[in-house]
Amino acid sequence: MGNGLSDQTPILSSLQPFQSFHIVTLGLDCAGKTTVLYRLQFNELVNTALTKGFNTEKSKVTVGKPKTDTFHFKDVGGQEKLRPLCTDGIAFVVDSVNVERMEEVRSELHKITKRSEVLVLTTANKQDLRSSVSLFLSEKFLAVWELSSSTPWHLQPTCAILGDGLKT
Ligand code: G3D
Ligand code: MG
Repeated sequence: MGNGLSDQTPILSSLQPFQSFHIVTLGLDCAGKTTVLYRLQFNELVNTALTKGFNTEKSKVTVGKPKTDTFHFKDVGGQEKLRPLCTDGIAFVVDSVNVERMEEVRSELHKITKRSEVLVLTTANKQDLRSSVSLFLSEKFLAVWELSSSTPWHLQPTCAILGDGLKT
């Protein structure tokens, strides 16, 4: 679901025609930001440690043929003061199991979409877990229909452990 992207389009290919794209991963601690980042970069499960400061990673992802776009991913470890102001897109990772913190997540997501006009890819992560809330409920918890219309956004169910929903 989203306001600017087709649900049928793999998330990174929807970012065309940019050739070099700076993306920052945001979300509460333990949502799976670092796992999502490594899954997108290497298509592998990488054991994560608590992110201190930020990791900056650069990777080349082939999107369509014969075009190759470069994506620069930045994982800022959830620290507000380190959030870079200049970014082309935001990957906002939500822990779909942690219902207790959904209000906090919703408030953060709405703040972000209000103050930036860059693409916000929101992932309803941890869909492999039985206790995760459905996409329908995530939309409700996050009040996505109230998101700023000037910000292109897309909500994608994902499992960063298996890579579901994160195919480039
Ligand atoms: P963060 O960078 O947002 O703080 P991490 O989060 O990427 O470090 O992930 C926090 C924990 O959630 C990790 O487990 C990680 O393996 C797990 N995780 C991330 N994505 C998923 C997912 O899609 N499904 C499941 N089941 N777990 C996920 P640990 O045990 O290392 O704390
Ligand atoms: Mg991390």
